[in-house]
Amino acid sequence: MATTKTDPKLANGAKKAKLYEGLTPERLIKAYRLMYTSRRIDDREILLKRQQKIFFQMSGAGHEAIGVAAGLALKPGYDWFYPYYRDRALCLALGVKPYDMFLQGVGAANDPSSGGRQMPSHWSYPALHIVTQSSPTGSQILQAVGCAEGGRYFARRPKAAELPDSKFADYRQFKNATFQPDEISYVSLGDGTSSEGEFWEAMNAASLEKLPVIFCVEDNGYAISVPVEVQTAGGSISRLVSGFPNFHFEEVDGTDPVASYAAFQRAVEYCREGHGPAFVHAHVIRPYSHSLSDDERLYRPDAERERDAQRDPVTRTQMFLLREGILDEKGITELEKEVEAELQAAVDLALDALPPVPESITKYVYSPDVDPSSPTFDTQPAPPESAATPDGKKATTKTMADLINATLRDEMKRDERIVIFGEDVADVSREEYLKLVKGKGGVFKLTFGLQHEFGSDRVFNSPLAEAAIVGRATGMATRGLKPVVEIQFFDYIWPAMMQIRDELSVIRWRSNNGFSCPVVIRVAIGGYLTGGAIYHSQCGESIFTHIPGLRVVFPSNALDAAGLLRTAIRCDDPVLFLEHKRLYREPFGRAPYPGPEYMIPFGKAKIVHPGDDLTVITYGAVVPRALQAAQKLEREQGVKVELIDLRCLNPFDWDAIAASVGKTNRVLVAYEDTLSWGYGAEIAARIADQLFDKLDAPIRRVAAKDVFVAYQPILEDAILPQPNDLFLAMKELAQY
Ligand SMILES: Cc1ncc(C[n+]2csc(CCOP(=O)(O)OP(=O)(O)O)c2C)c(N)n1
Ligand SMILES: [Mg+2]
Repeated sequence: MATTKTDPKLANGAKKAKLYEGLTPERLIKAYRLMYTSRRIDDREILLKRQQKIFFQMSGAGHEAIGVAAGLALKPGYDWFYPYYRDRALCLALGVKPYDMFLQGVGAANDPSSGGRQMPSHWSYPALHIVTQSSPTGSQILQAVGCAEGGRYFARRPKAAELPDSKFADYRQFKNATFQPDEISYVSLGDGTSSEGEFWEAMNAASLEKLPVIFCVEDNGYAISVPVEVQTAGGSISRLVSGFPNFHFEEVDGTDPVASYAAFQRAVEYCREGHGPAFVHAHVIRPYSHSLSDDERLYRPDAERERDAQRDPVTRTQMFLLREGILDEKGITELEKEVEAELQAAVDLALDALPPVPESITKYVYSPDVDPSSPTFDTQPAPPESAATPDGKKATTKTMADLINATLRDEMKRDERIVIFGEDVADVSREEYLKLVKGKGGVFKLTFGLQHEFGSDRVFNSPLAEAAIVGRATGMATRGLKPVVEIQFFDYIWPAMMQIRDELSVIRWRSNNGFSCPVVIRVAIGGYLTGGAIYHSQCGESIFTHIPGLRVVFPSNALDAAGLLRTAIRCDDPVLFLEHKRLYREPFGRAPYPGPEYMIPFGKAKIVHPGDDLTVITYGAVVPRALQAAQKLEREQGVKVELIDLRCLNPFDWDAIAASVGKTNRVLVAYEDTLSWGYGAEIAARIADQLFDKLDAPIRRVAAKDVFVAYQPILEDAILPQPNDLFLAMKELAQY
């Protein structure tokens, strides 16, 4: 084991205690106690699992030394932690109690990590700044980067962290935005996980921004059964990452607590001093197979496993303490007895803990504090005369693009926690050009001028990496910022899907309200572009309305876009804000700027055209097309269509649908996305289920053909629902 061979005498001749890379003998005993406790919790859990008293087990065995070293070098409740499932010893070192870990195992109601919602070893302890962890390997890494960005932002703009002087309860009232000027974000992962693309996106972002993040790769040589040389080109992650600028690098025997502590101390110092990120590559072992469901003897010969066993950090540290005379055999036995007694008491208590009640399952899918469908978010537009545009000119009607831009501007003025980033959203990345050029401000110019007005730390371009955009935003929002990020085209949202589906939407629920991340993701969506083709025209909103925890909004006109975007920004839930490209600059639905307080509650539909004969339920770019068809039907046949624009897809306005169908007894659901399994299928199913006795005709749907949107306009027209398709379906239904 690494030691510093210092044994200096004090000036007065008294003997100073020997230090081991700065660790006193007392701290080493503490480290051993933590490591031993960690290992024995694993052993206990394995037993409990075999007795079917807990339901899953994931061990931290072999990773104890590096975990304890990190825990001793960093500060709980000060620094921020994104650990992974093998970090039991780290969590113990940061202050998590064994009892809390056993509560996770039994899935108790008072399990502080998740209240019985997550597997054990999925750590979440808000007071210690241990941020809720999920099961996808690697999805924590980008968030740790965003977390560091959040801390830095508040340190540079401390006023933004203060509570607003406002009676209106927006999301800020429920966010404790604390920060430290020299805080660090810790994130760990396994050797296998370093193959995930998100790892590389995170390394790049941390390097670019010189962020105080410590990346700790706990390399046990295997990812389940796949050895490191199959996983990592050349077999060494240290070698692969060594070219990243601004990093401090450490490669260490992670089974040696003293060497690990020394490596961490150097990494911590580098980050605290603001030089940039650090990378700690710790070589560890995995003595207990991957999990209880895995038997490593099937793919690892005995000789290899025995070689590993000789590096077992718990026995090595015990031998070290004996050899150095820090503890004798009696001392070791006593310590171990104390730990056993503590664990026995903790297990007994945890086994008596009450499970959660089934009625609790829907709690914390959304914010319990801010309800975006409440009347608080129902405000009137300022009268057109007084609703001066932000540039002070007399109000004229504006496009959806104009009003989204104006709303962003006014909200940024009101709330210093808003940051905007994405691909091409800045006016210009090179600061020195700002005075020379007009600026871009987004490929659709929706964020034009915002960097000029609010500065480059609030509006900036990100690398071309969608997972990084959403993952970093999620980390920032966890810290209390309000990122309003842009995904340039809906067709390119998929790299961010893991972050949206498995992180952003589920963080509040899985942490039992311990953490939340109300990000707004603005996305340009939709077709009717004559030439947009497959990769610039698709819809697909039902994939996102299928995700609990995510609000989905899809306005059809300028005024609704302004009111709903403001609600999205002020609310306390993550929102997917879908902006139809074809509607950005359409003459349809232009409006004067409705003023800086105009909001529309979520889940309130708009009757675009009242009628008694037939209900048409739609949203987005189908609204103007359905209106055209409805007006024609009224002109030609005297049929009065009630046209409902849902505006918000999750939540959606069931009351408006029920009231209208109760009146007309005929319903058409129309949407631009492909027909099968689409958003309208759910609406149709609900109507069939709950309004069956009101219907005088079958529920009809008009939607895109079940193919992709093609380039040639003749094909695009045939694929997407056209006014005439809507007209014919309405006419047929009215006559049924
Ligand atoms: C994205 C994702 N893919 C696959 C899995 C299944 N899985 C769980 S752990 C694991 C291996 C991880 O290996 P490594 O990163 O080396 O960590 P270790 O378990 O060895 O500490 C795999 C494939 C997962 N949880 N998430
Ligand atoms: Mg591994």
